[in-house]
Amino acid sequence: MIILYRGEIGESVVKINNLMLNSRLLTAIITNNKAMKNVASFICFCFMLFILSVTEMTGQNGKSWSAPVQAVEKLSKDKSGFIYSEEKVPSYTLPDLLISGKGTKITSTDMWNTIRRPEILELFRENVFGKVPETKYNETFRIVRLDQNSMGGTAIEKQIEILIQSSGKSLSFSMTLFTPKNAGHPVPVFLLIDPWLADTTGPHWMQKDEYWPVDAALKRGYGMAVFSTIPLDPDNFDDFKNGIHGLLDKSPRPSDAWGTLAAWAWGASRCLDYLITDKDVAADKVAVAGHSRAGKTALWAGAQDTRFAMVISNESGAGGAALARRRFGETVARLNSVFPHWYCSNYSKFNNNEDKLPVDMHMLLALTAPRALYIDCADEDLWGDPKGSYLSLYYAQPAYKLFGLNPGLSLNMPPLNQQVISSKIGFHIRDGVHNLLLRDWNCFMDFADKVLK
Ligand code: GTR
Repeated sequence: MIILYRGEIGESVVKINNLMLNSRLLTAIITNNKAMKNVASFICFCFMLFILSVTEMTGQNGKSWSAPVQAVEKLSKDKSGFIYSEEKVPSYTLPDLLISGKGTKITSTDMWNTIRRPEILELFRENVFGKVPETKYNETFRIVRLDQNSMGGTAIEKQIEILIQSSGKSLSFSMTLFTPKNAGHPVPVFLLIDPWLADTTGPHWMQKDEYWPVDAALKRGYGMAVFSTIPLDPDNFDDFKNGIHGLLDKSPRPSDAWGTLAAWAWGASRCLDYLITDKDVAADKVAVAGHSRAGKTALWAGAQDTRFAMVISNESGAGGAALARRRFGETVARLNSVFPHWYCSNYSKFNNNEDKLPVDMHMLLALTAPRALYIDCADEDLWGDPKGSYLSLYYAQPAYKLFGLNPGLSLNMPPLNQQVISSKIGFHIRDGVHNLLLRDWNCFMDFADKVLK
């Protein structure tokens, strides 16, 4: 088992190892010469000092992250009435990931795939995200824009219209896809679920945008796809009359009917339906990604659709990666009152009643196993409970272990700005506020270089 802590200058760890080898050789030569022994000791001493200082910079001995005092104070004023310090987290017991509803201990991948995984999926459908209706529909794709010389001639850009038709009604939404022009082979692609940008088409805004850094990804050999969730299902409560709900829902809606996040996750799968047909895309190397509410969605999309090779959930917080039972920052009750359309209505049964949830979010993360999973948080984003998100990942590990993978995460959170890449799991917490930045993407790509390429 190897755990890599990569700081922003993490590569120096490799250099230190080389230096250590060279120094051992040098020491072997000079210890035969008495006159040089003192000089040798002095050199060794200086070398150790050097190692210590570099180690300090790379943070190999860095302190495990804890919530910054100023952020606790600020949030306690700005959004009072919620928990922002570890001392206030109530004691809780998580549902056992590897004990089935009937009390059977899950000990093999076969038992996981046939008993526990379907059971956990169903629990999330019934109690959290809701079920997709069984209404029949037709799906067609149309490339409505093709630019073979996009991004200054470095990329192929496509805009794909995805048309859904059912019972004489229809709805369309679109995805934009960039792939490197001269890759010479199908490339791994990041599919971003995007609820904020009204217009995701055309290269005008993406060239510089940190949130979806097309240029940086293309240079590293990745394709970038994005779809706007707005035409698929607008992010407002209208009693599910608009978007895909209006097209596919049965009336009356049951209490476990899909909410908006489940609709977006479904949309991600429809995008994947197209991506796996595109000759420029490596069908078995598509990662689904999202920030915040879309990070919650990415987890659910990846949990349900195992064709996604990798899931990236950026600062997804409550109702996403963060453990609900900790009630740290945003809570289930708050989610359901401010965003009543995001989850199924059964979820509100657990408002201020988290211990009764038959699942917690480590089980959602475990549904990605044995595929690649990346969780990241921001230092000042206590509302999204960074520690609860890390713990969720920690408690998802037994599912990975069933597959012979051993991420070996420890209960202590990694230090600030130090990426952890271990087996198929990646994590970082960076300084700063709630956002999706190029720095985050660079970490995702470093991870993907190891597990996806
Ligand atoms: C916050 C919300 C979170 C998170 C975020 C976002 O206000 O409380 O659950 O999803 O918004 O999506 O930006």
